[in-house]
Amino acid sequence: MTGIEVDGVSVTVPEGASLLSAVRAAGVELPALCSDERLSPAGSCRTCLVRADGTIVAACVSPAAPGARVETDADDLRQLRRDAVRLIASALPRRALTGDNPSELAHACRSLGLGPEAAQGAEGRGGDDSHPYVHLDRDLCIACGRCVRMCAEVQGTFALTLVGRGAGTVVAPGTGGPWAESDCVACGGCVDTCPTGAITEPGPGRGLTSAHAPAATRTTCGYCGVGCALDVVTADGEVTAVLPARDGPVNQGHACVKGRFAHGYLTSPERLTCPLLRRYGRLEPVGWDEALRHVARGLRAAIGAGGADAVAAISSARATNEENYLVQKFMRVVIGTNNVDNCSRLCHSPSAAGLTASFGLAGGTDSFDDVERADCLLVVGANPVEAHPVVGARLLRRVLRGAKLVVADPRAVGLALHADVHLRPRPGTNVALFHGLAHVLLTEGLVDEEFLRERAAGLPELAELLMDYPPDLVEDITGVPAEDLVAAARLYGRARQPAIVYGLGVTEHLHGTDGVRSLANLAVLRGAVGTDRGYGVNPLRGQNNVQGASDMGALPDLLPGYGKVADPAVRSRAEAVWGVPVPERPGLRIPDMFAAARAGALRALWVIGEDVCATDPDSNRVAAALDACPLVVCNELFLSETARHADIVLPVASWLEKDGTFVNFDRRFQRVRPAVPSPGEARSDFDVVHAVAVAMGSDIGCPTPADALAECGRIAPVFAGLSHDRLDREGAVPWPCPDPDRPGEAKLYKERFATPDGRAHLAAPPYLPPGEHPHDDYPLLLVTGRRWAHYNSGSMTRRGGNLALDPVDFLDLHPDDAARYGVRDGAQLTVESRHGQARLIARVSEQTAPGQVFSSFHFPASGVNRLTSSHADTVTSCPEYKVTAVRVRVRRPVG
Ligand SMILES: Nc1nc2c(c(=O)[nH]1)N[C@H]1C(S)=C(S)[C@@H](COP(=O)(O)OP(=O)(O)OC[C@H]3O[C@@H](n4cnc5c(=O)[nH]c(N)nc54)[C@H](O)[C@@H]3O)O[C@H]1N2
Ligand SMILES: Nc1nc2c(c(=O)[nH]1)N[C@H]1C(S)=C(S)[C@@H](COP(=O)(O)OP(=O)(O)OC[C@H]3O[C@@H](n4cnc5c(=O)[nH]c(N)nc54)[C@H](O)[C@@H]3O)O[C@H]1N2
Ligand code: SF4
Ligand code: SF4
Ligand code: FES
Ligand SMILES: [Mo]
Repeated sequence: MTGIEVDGVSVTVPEGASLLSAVRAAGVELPALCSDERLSPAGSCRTCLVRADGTIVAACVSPAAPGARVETDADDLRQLRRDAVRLIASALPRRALTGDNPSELAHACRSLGLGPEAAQGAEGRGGDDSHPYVHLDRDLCIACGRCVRMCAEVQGTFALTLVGRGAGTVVAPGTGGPWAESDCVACGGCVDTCPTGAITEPGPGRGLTSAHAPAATRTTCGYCGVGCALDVVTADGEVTAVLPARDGPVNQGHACVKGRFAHGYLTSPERLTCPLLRRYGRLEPVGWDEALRHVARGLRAAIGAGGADAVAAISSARATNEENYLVQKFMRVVIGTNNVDNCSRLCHSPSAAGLTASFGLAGGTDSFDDVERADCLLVVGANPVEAHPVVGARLLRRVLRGAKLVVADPRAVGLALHADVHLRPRPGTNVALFHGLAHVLLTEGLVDEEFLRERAAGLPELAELLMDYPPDLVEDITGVPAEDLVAAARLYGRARQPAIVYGLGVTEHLHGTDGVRSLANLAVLRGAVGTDRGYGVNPLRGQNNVQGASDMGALPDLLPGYGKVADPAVRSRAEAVWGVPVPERPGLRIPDMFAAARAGALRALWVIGEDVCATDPDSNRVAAALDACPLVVCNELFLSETARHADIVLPVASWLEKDGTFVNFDRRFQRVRPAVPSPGEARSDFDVVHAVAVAMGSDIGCPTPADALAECGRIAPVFAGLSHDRLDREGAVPWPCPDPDRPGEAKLYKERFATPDGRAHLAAPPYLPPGEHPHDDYPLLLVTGRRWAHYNSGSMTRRGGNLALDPVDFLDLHPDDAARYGVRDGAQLTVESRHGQARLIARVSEQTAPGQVFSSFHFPASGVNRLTSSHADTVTSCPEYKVTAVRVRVRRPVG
């Protein structure tokens, strides 16, 4: 820390801080029109002048030297700053300063006593309103370059540039054409930093930025697992704008197109506002009492016919911790079954199983703040630039500042463009790839002998297996050139503090758990986990609260906090709190629920916030399961594909409308707060579970979400130190957190691993091939995954401006394959697998390798999950979404 004096007041600021931050720390407000604390300083506008040790300097570009004496409020300084601001404002038309304009410039003018007459410029440079979320008004541009720096330095997209000369300089998309056709991914960064209102969000939030935000509700984004802190500004019960919180622990003043802009679904006319009940084959509106009576009667009938295990629930990773806690408690306490699961089954159940076996706990090993410090990043089977944009941007920033990057992904995903080495394994061959890397680490002595001796187990078995995975043999299996493999292993092996980050390209495979374990081996061999010699192994968990849904015990074999339901000691702890016996037999996993329904054994299924008919694999068979099940209840915002197959649909509140907590991908609990009321008669899932319990004649306690989290902490010691009050005070707290007076553990395993013997366990699974292979009938290999503008089933992102950004599910195919099958860019395709058909639009691109095609699954109508198979990870039943053999046929050529 550095101590300096500002107008006679002593302040301390971090080493390397600017005079501007020191001045602000002293509570003095200065105009600073080309500066933003999130960006590197430009020092070009001269509005922030101060005197430091006798010399007039621009505060934003001057470092706070220890002991410096800074003067801000002398008359001459005030006059200089006022002149600088006046000069800038004079070039703008009057509306730059009129009314209660919320821009930073208007604010600065007001505080310097400059009225709207200071703006004397002309109108007429035009603008660009081609984009749904980002509008440009050239007349208001002062060419400060903040937007350009925001897009380059914080977002890493480099979509903007300054064009023209002198007074005619303005911002423009680098591609030259309209904004909507530029590289912009609508993160909103330029909107938030623009000091004049030249770049704004259209609509009621026009001109609002986090610099001078009106009163807002602080909450946590309900889309992805990054967990951005957002400030929601509202008027008359509707959202005006969603601003990125500058003090957000993960996002640090940034966000992405979904959290920032995709809230149009809230007021969609398609929102469900009252319960629906199937009568004579049709879903009809009914009151809550009638709906609840039917639910209770149906549940009792199912139990009467098949016992408690004839009932199952799929809980929601979109919902809060408290809701998930209540759902699993309802199933175990009121129904008497462990048949409860969540969509972690479909994405990171192999992470939970694999990381628990390797290290002892189910979450990632390190905090993202630490991961960001790594000098070598190994990003495997993850596309954070699109799927975790704020994390992707932070990783990219780190790489642009010099960290080494190895990307392992069959596709040329965003980060791969900046990689030192890009490994492109054939989908489904990860285990061989990771063993190949481990082979090189071992044979080249790039391992931590002491760590292996003192803190790990399983080396002899692994070393023996690795003899079978020399680089040239691995090249045969994976298609990755041996020299690339060696180069990647050396980068990871020789780094001082490497980190591994990974995604669904590792888990959603026939041998996903083996993939996680063989990836974890690399960190163990290097001693880069549980030590200061690296930052471990970190899954980019997907849904806003998929970590939390599992933490809360919405799993068929585990109670809150991951105690095994089969373990009597674990059960008795829950029984002491709940006052009833907990069923000891593990329940059904999601795919087993569908199989049981088709077989007639499952007689009631409650689906809470998962569109299983659109997003679970082999969806024709999922629909058949729902149709065979006598009672299907669905809690939804919209009439999803699943809701269409339900007997009773219950309308619920979404994340902007409710109270609770989420756990993000690096295990941080954060608060969720209602910013607007839910529409019509919609209720929170929390209230719905209570109401169903009451209709069943039971009281499940936990009257408020805060009570539910507190009760969970009594069952699960790892959450005992958490509470809503604490989170309200501290913002974000990671688990494990057993003690209310001590911080949570961001970095795990510093002393010992949480395995029974306290050691990290190396695994030696042999490489086994994926479930499907391309062959003559189905010659292409389909990988499915995400695109930046839409979210999973698309139920929320398709209802609003994002639809204009990405209007359909595309099938990417390599130009060679396009030529072979006579497909032109934009052609309408029929894609077929052994399991079903889908309709997609062709996009010819070199992002995919020859022989491989890629599509998203964001438009249920395109039917992508009719293609995917029922193959699933042999350990956890996670579907093999990443490998399906398909063929394509042109349905309608281009125009
Ligand atoms: N915009 C957006 N963001 C999202 C979501 C969304 O739908 N849209 N969904 C959220 C959810 S639920 C999740 S789980 C996360 C998922 O986030 P990610 O895990 O990043 O998502 P995916 O795009 O499914 O898959 C990641 C990558 O795996 C690669 N891959 C496929 N097979 C293999 C293989 O065999 N080996 C290797 N090494 N790589 C392979 C694919 O090419 C793909 O680029 O995203 C979350 N964020
Ligand atoms: N082909 C293919 N399929 C995949 C994947 C893939 O990579 N490829 N990825 C899989 C993965 S990782 C995942 S996580 C799943 C995600 O699949 P889903 O969980 O089905 O997808 P979502 O669209 O996130 O949300 C499901 C539903 O929840 C509703 N909803 C939103 N908020 C709430 C709430 O608070 N309460 C309730 N009750 N409902 C709410 C939404 O309207 C939506 O219809 O998809 C899987 N499917
Ligand atoms: S919205 Fe984001 S990606 Fe688009 S131009 Fe602005 S900073 Fe760049
Ligand atoms: S990165 Fe994820 S958490 Fe952050 S705003 Fe985007 S969707 Fe929300
Ligand atoms: S803010 Fe310091 S020169 Fe522009
Ligand atoms: Mo997911």
